[in-house]
Amino acid sequence: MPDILVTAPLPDFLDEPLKRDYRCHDYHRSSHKPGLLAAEGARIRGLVQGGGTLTPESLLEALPSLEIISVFGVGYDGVPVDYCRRRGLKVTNTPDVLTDDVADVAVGLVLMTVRGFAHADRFVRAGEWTRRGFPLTRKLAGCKAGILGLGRIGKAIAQRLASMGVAIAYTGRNAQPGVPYRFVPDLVALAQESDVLIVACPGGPATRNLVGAEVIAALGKKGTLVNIARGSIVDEPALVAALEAGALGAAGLDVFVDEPNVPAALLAMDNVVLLPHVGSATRETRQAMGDLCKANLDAWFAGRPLPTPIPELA
Ligand code: 8YV
Repeated sequence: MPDILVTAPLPDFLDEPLKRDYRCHDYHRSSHKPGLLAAEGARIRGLVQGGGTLTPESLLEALPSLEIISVFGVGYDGVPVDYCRRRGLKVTNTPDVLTDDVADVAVGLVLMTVRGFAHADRFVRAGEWTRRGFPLTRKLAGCKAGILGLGRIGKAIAQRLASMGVAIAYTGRNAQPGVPYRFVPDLVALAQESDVLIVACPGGPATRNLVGAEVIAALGKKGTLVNIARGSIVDEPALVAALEAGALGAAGLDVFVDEPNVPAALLAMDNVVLLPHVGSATRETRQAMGDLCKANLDAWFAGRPLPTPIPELA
């Protein structure tokens, strides 16, 4: 039985099968992490972490026998990929199985912000409807959406919104041949022309604070920012400042810089919708992610090809 280190909270339907086939060491819940590493570190051959889990190189240095990191999530921005390449470590993630759910959340946030549904719900609950009508909002069909990152999730968002009559443009590292959406090379220009800007690119150092004050200003007071990717991609203080100043119309956020902590200023704003990072949080999808996370480990330790290695290290 290979020893594996678990560095994130896992659902029972992944935790239990892992414990059946591996000697699992619960680093996440350990109250004495250095002691755990000193006692078991040399034996650890696999590591399981969440999509948002930050894995410092110093932790990997304490695991000299490590062979593979299996990420329970599509995002592996918390994994030091260059370091893993140098050490010959394998890294796997759980792409595809969560694409539909995350795209659904993006569309949900678009509707909740543009049509004001979260605010409207509070309005009814507070008894306001008996006193006055809810203010008119904005028609979604005919809006322009800009998508930052037209990967698998970005494409699924585009497809959904296009079917609702939204005009789609996108930006990213390159124009993609064969997609029916317009490429805008410059993010500020895309924000400028968009009613809704949707962040759907990977996190990590390359995209840190990519959506900064200039992009937010370009989106403007009639614009809406939706983020289902990573909190790190948006300059959160700049976002809060723009919302406070009325310089940005609305925001729908499923991800934050310091989860589960959300900037206090956002809590009181009616034009902001806040979700607790639920993009992939359905029973069906989390089960499929768990199965894939374990299938990657199983394949590696059985000498079979990895089902979903990350592209950089495949
Ligand atoms: C999960 C995610 O919440 O897939 C990702 O990258 O951020 C989410 O789907 C997370 O991975 C669960 O640990």
